Amino acid sequence: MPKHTTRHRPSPAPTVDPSSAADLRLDFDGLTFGVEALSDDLMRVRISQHNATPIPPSWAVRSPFPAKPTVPPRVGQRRHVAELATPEATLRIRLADGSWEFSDRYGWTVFQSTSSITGVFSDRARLALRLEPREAIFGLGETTGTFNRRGTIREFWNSDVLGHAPCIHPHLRQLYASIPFALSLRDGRAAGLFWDFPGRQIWDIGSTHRDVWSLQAPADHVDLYLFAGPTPYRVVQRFTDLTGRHWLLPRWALGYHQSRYSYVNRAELESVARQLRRRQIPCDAVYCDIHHQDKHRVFTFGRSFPRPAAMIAGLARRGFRVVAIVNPGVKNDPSFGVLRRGLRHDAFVKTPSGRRDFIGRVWPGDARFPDFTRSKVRDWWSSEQRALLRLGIAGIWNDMNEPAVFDRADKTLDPQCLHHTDTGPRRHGEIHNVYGQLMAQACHQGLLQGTTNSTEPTDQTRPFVITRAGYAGMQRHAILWTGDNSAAWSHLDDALQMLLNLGLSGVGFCGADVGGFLENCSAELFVRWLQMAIFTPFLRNHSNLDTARQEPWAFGPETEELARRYLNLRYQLLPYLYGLLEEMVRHGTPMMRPLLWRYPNDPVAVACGDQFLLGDALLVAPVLRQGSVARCVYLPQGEWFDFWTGQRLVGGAHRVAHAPLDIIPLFIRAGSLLPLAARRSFVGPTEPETVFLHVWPGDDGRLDWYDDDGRSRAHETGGWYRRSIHHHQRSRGGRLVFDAATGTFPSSTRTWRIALRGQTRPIRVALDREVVGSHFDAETGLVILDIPNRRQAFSVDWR
Ligand code: MIG
Repeated sequence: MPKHTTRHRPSPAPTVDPSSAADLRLDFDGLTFGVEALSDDLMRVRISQHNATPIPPSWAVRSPFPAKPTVPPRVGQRRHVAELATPEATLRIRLADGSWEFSDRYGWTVFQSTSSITGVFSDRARLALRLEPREAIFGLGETTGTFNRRGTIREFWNSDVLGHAPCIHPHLRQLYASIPFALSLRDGRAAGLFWDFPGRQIWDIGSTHRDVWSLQAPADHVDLYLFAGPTPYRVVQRFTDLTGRHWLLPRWALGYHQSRYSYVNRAELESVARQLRRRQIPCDAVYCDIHHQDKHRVFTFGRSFPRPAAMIAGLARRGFRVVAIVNPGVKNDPSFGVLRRGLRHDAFVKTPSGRRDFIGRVWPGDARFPDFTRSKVRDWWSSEQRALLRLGIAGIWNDMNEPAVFDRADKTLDPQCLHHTDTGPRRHGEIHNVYGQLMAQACHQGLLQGTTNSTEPTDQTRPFVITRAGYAGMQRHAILWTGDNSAAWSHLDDALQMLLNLGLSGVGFCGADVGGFLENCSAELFVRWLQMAIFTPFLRNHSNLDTARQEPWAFGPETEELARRYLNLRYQLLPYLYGLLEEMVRHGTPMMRPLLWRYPNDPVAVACGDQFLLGDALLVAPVLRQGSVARCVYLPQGEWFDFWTGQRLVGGAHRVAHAPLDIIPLFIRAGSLLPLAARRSFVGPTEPETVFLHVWPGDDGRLDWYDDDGRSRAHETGGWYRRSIHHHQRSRGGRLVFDAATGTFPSSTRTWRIALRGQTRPIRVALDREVVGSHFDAETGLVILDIPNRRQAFSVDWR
């Protein structure tokens, strides 16, 4: 890269050139601004040097963008300002110095560059934005520390950081995954910003200068997306329009997963599975960490796992899926088939000179690293997945894909290493953060291709891919777990804000190792961790080599009993969770949401990072401190019920929730409809025939019920069962309206067992105006009735 840099001084008379591809193009002396309205509420701003090489295509952004402005954007130039406006957003660029301002539909400034600091040079680009009083910043993907990111510095450079979390690394700035996207919230108005550049970025969000958010990268251009909001929902929906959403995972992905580094041989893995069933602890997946491999060769099983296909088939008969780990480093052993085929494709990342393959040490010793930036290489890597698919592996876990390299001081590939991307050579440093995600993309592609020819859907038909490293848009290819945390109370706390911020960054299917990966977990911490984790999308217990055992029975019978009870609740919640997953796939709405999602105008709710909403109905307030038997809970405006006691509570206030070790404070919004199924040991091919529908009084509510076969891809062509259920509160009694079902999937639901909560006496219930029988239980305040399911619309009234 050229060392020489020049400061750009805007020329006195910039030109507006409406004929270029961008809606608004401004040329200053040496610098070009191109602004484009992708939709009414989303603008893309490109700033580059004159005559610079074109900005390379993005791996994060889907193209074409699936929306467009409702009316042609208005381009204007008034005396000192050029502007681009849609009905919902305006970008103004001051002609004197190139400073700019982005405002929303109310004319509120949401982002504003501090004057003339915007700088794009040949070797670095920098932006500086003003932070407003009361502005809070969320998102940024995987982060440790505080929930609100204002006041922190984050460096986006995917890194293998063992034992992350602020208590171990107080100044930790890097993590495994990097999403340079922020959701800004101020006085109830949300906006978003995404700087698409997969090399290193450093964001100082009001840490050094309290009111300045500075962003910098060693790039010769800026490629910025500005989201006008005005709600968190709109920002995240647009961000996921832009970078994509998760696919519909198999239903078993929502079950409990049991892992360990490692179950070292076949007998041990089978014995864990056997114990899970014998002890009636529900579980859907068990994991093979690196010890299953033949001397750390990827895609192989070694001698300690004889006849893996038979083992996997045997486990499958008992309802277990097996997930296997795959690392990017391919053992540099000429007798190894994967290496030989890779060499034949000239598939590996090159040394800086470009003449040889880069070789770095990882688990297998010397290894070469596939150059996933090339589609041919991804095609080859995708075909290698077949080795595992053939054995019956149901899911693949991509680890070490930052990529991690042991024998270098910077623990990754030399930033000068050469990639031969589809659009030309790039240095590793320019694409580093997207490496892991491209690996996951190749894996996902392989799982899709490997199963398209099977006639009957199996547990493999919908890809299940977990990644550790990633960049914006990773959610199209993988779900994410947050890497090597510790069995420490502070990490439990930290995990919660990480998952919430990941969800706001497009990666809603995420989870932290339950119980903590490093260190020995105590019984109390394990219980508290699991109580929280059953409400998180990815629920996996995983722990490190040489730590105390962490299976639910490892802590003694009392802990085991509590674990069983909470895992049973998780399985009862599966229909609800599956519906939330499908909603996330369609709209980008995270399954677990911070309170600000629904209460952006309530400053107490906005600041709250130690509670969360699961969907619309549930509010979870996990116990995060050792020894606590109560905690303070903030219930936002409205009415709530204590899930355990049924007690009615008025919101808009803090309360002390009773929380002995067997209780996690859990609340349900008045008016909610909560579907629950019978417990079971694993997700089978069909769903339970009876769905309990709990109806909580006090307000109107609605449930978007979604079901399908949970494993085929028929849902892509209408193979679902979908219906909205509306709850109307009446001055006396209430009404449920089941809209007609749509879709071609024949629902497995035979009976809706409706449980009307909070009743004080027997009531009269009618189905489509015909009185039907119901049962009143005075002790629990429940009225229960069974309604046979049918596709046509129907209604249930009570008074
Ligand atoms: O250097 O495969 O984060 O979950 O168990 C450690 C062994 C490599 C790191 C992962 C962890 C996994 C472990 N891996």
